[in-house]
Amino acid sequence: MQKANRTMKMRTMAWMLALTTTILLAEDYKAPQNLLKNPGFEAPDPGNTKQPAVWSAFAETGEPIAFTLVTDHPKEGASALKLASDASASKFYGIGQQIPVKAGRTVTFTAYFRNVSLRDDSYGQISIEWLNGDEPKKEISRTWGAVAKAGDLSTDDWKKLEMTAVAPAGTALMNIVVTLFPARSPDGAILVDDLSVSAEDLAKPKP
Ligand SMILES: [Ca+2]
Repeated sequence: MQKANRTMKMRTMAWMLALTTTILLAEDYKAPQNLLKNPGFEAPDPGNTKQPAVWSAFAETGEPIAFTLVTDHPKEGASALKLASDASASKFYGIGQQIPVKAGRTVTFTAYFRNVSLRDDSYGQISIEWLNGDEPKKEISRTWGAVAKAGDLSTDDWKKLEMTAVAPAGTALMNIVVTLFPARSPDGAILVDDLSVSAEDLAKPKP
């Protein structure tokens, strides 16, 4: 009889565990989807394995040759992207990824930065460019988000940057951008990892 009781208890516990897991999975399912591809720079570009797949890199002048995937201290996964200024004297360097989005959606963009060797008045910033549906695409406007100055960033830990903005009328695409603004060139490097972008229709009442 005692054994039967114990079996019953075990079954109840197993059932409760299964139920809890189901509830947790359901909660997880409701979490906003990350719209970025390769958000943590885990996939290298097949054509240039120092660069992340999907993302495009830019600089004020020339190509940003100092960007590279690194495996030291990733925020998540096995790698992070090192954004570094080079000797080209560019005033800015960055990466971007274009994602379709509807006008009126509330977009939340988060990223993690960590200092490597950035100093003085140099800083990193997140932003979103809103593009229309024309060919070629035209920039409607740009929303600048959180700034991390060299002095705000530690070499020992990651700092979260976050911005929220509503896609303006006419938006068809958004360019999710991380920019490094060196006070001088070259002027150090930062790590970037674990980016996330979600777009929610907050005007629609929840069921
Ligand atoms: Ca990563």
